[in-house]
Amino acid sequence: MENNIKSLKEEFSKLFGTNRQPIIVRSPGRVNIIGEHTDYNNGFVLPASIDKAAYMAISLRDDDEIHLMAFDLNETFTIALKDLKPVGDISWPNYILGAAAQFQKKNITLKGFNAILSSDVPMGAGLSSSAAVECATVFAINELLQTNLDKVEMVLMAQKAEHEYAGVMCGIMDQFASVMGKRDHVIKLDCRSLEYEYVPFKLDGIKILLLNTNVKHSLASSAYNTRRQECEQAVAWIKEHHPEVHSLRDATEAMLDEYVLPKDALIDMRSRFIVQEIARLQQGCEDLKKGDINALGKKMFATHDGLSKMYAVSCKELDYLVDFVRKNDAVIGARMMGGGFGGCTINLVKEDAIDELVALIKPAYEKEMGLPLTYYIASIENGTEIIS
Ligand code: GAF
Repeated sequence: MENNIKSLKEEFSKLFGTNRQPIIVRSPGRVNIIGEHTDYNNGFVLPASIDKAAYMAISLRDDDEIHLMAFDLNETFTIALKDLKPVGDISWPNYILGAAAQFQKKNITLKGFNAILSSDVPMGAGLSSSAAVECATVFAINELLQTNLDKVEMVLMAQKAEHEYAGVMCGIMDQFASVMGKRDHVIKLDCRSLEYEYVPFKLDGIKILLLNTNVKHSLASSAYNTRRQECEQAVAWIKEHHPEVHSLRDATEAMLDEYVLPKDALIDMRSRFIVQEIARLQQGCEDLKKGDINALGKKMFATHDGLSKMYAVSCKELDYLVDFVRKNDAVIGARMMGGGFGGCTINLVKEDAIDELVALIKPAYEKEMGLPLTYYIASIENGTEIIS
């Protein structure tokens, strides 16, 4: 990391001169232990920020222009403040521009800035590489303009950047985890009230192993938005009889039996998964607090099955990886993680068995799927911070 920061600073001086020294902001990716697709249904999630992060070197300019560089891609991009709008397909500048635009939307006078971005959060791996960039940008601009926004407000601004500039109607989990993360803790977040609790997550002899399928199927963002609409449709049908139900957080399986199943079996299945998953998270979090990690692990497998069969956001590569580890005693729990259709599985694995597991699963996956399998052991680190 020290080296990365040094090269970011050197590149910054080369590109933008030395008259304004940049600040450096680090904003991490995230894992989520359990509670998937529950955030936009006003349920709970259990994420944590990790040691992989986006780094941004940034300083203000004297004019009204934004000059950006993606260090890892060796690409640059320039735009005037008055022209701020999403550019082209979803590409890296949008995450930064979308975040900057939120200041204008709050009637805060935005100034021109220079920024260089570098990230070791793998893209498309379901570790929230885009949220990390959005959060780094909001955090950095808040610091440079001295706007004193509170952290949750910044989280909401970063989420809006994703909605408006990337077109994904994501929930609040990724941005919240990136900004609010705390070393060796998971965050139990109530996505309705935004109340949260830090729960210790330092398990003796057990590590978080991420297995990256290295696929990101193209339907990822369109299917995500469709799932959201399916959930909203179920709520609308229930609401006709129970006006107090505002989201699937308020719904019960009995309500689904009565008002959703007779209308549409597919929408029933989607929303039933969410109702079950919200309950599963609550119990899983209690397991964790009691130290019953095996019970939590079983629930992670159950979550995977629900995401795959009921919510239909898995894919053959993710299913393969979870099925492979299911019977392995060293694997306490495993499931696909994040939005789905590719990315990583999260596995709680006994530390001394990781090498052996990787040695087995990597060649098997590569032979079966014809794709490389990469892996990371994630540690839980603090959320967004100014590091220099
Ligand atoms: C993506 C979204 F960005 C999150 O808000 C969340 O819905 C997640 O998918 C699924 O749990 O990461």
